[in-house]
Amino acid sequence: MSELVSGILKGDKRSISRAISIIDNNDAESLKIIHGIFKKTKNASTIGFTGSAGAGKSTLIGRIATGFHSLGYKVAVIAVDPSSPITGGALLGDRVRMMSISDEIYVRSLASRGAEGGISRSLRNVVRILDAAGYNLILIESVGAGQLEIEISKAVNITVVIFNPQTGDSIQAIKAGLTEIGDIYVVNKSDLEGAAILFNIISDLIGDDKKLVFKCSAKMNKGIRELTKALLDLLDDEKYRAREKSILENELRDMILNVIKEKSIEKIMKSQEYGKLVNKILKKEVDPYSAALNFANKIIV
Ligand SMILES: Nc1nc2c(ncn2[C@@H]2O[C@H](COP(=O)(O)OP(=O)(O)O)[C@@H](O)[C@H]2O)c(=O)[nH]1
Ligand SMILES: [Mg+2]
Repeated sequence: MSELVSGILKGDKRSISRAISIIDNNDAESLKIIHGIFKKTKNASTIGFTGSAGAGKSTLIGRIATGFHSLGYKVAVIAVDPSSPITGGALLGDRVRMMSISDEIYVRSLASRGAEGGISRSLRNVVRILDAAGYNLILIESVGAGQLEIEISKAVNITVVIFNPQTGDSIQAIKAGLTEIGDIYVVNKSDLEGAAILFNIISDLIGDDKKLVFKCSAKMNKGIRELTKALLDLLDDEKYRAREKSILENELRDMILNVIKEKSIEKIMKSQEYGKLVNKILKKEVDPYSAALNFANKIIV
């Protein structure tokens, strides 16, 4: 077993951080690390927090992390921000806002960019590292709007969507499809004007199941206990635990497709027929549609 893997399994923070960087950069060593730790993972629970910048996600996560920590959970927090480098301002701000939380809560940001599906792939593997290191609850903050949130919501057990009365959030959120991905909706900044109205709008939008919509103030530490209780209930609920299977199905399918895609590209480029086909199309001996279909059919077998 490599030193890095045994460090992770002992919960050594330096080993965890190094391993996460390796995964985040998609370095070749990633495969070995995941292979080394996978059997020691115990299915840690994951909760994703999503919502526009400034909604109060980091502040709220800090409160919730502290709440779960005091209940005996081993909590880790990951902030996913593909738009800014690791030292970027937003994440620095997050660090400051989370500074007051316990040393025992591991906080880390991920910057992985690049390939489609790259975020959820590295996220899942980072969760595995934390899980193998002994963390049993992983809170994930995603920064951005739209596609990334939807991708992350498919990679976690529970999704919390956070709204904020300071911006035209509700309309933005509907446009970005955020009203469809949440298990719990939170109107934060209830200490500010407009929060009560926004709460009513969101409650109407989400439907009759009002217990899934919460109002709180992360800043004033109000409504956090109720929210934490609701999250605890969902974590206990078989329905949300069972999502692990569909998360894995998605992940496995994406990985298989990625490998197939990479190998196919190699095969296509090396094929002599490919070069000839282009010339045939140029001479109008064959149309591109039929040429592509015939070629692909031959490659797949
Ligand atoms: N008034 C008020 N401000 C808040 C509340 N929660 C967070 N904030 C402030 O909103 C700003 C953005 O918060 P942050 O947690 O960084 O939001 P994020 O971008 O969603 O992570 C900060 O200045 C926070 O202090 C709240 O409940 N009430
Ligand atoms: Mg934040």
